[in-house]
Amino acid sequence: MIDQLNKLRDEALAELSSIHDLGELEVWRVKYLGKKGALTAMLRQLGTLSPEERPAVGQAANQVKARLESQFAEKEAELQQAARALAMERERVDVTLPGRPLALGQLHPTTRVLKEILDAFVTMGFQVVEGPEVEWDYYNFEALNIPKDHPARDMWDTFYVSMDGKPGEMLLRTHTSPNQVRVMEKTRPPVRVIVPGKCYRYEAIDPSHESMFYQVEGLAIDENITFADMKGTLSAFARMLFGQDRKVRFRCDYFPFVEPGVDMSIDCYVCKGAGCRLCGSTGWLEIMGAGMVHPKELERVGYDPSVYSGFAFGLGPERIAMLKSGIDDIRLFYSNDLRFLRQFR
Ligand code: FA5
Repeated sequence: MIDQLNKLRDEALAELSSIHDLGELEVWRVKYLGKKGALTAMLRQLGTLSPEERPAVGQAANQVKARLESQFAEKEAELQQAARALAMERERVDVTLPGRPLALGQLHPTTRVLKEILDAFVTMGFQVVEGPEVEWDYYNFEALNIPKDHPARDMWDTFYVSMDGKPGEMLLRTHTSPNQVRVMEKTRPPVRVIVPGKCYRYEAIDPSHESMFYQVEGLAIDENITFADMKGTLSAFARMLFGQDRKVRFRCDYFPFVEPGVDMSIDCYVCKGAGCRLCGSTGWLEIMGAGMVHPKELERVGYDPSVYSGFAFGLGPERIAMLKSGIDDIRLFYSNDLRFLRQFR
């Protein structure tokens, strides 16, 4: 039996030396050392031996068992170590490889100039508010002294929305001026607000006209506000955006909701007033409409025109961005051409 044990040991050790992974090793363990394994079967036979034979065979059997177990443990440790090394090799990260650049977005040119415009007025004490893009006819026209038959409606034709089967009561706002009325309805003077937002017009599209564009409205109402306050505020704004040496010009213009009304221009900062392509040889660049809020508009919202007065203005940020960055076609802003948009980093 001792010979049989030695033979079993040699076979088992030979087999163990050719094992290369933990799966095969487990099969080997079950085959030799498991409950139904070959060595266990031989150990069971010890009971059948005579008492004289038993001690020597028992000792030999225990030696074989101890040897197989220690060889097994050694092999297991060796294979586990190899498996760990392999896993680490697979997960290895080459930190010296150049990184993949992230696709970074950037602010749209309109957003940039809007921010500049709002910042300029905020530093002068104006508060930013917003109003609806889909507007009642009342706020867009009626409350601004533009009744149904008024010729100014032709200048500000828009897209109409049917409400409860009644066409024309609601529309896409043509300007941000409805917010003059909305703000005054909700607050008492003093008022100093600035209202950015999208506007829509039924427009013949060309290099300076879009059917969707932004406007920024401004409104200041208080006791004793004069035309001089308006000139001072708007001149300060123009200089903040276009340079401290800018000259400004106010000329009469007509808007039904202001009296008197003006358009404001800055002297062309390319030709310094001499005349060039940008200013159409006039030496001046028009940047906004403005005026003193009409007394009828004040009365309509319950402000006493003998106590309160104020000014309002409206400007187009795309046109301002065009002037500042030398963009010659407004259609570039919303045509989603990345070659154009990427220039504004
Ligand atoms: C108005 O819309 C008046 N609500 C402005 C105003 C407010 C006057 C308060 C007095 C007091 P106007 O239609 O001129 O005015 O438009 C004002 C600005 O909006 C223009 O100077 C221009 O910069 C911009 N704008 C008007 N129409 C378009 C268009 N189709 N595409 C791009 N920008 C436009």
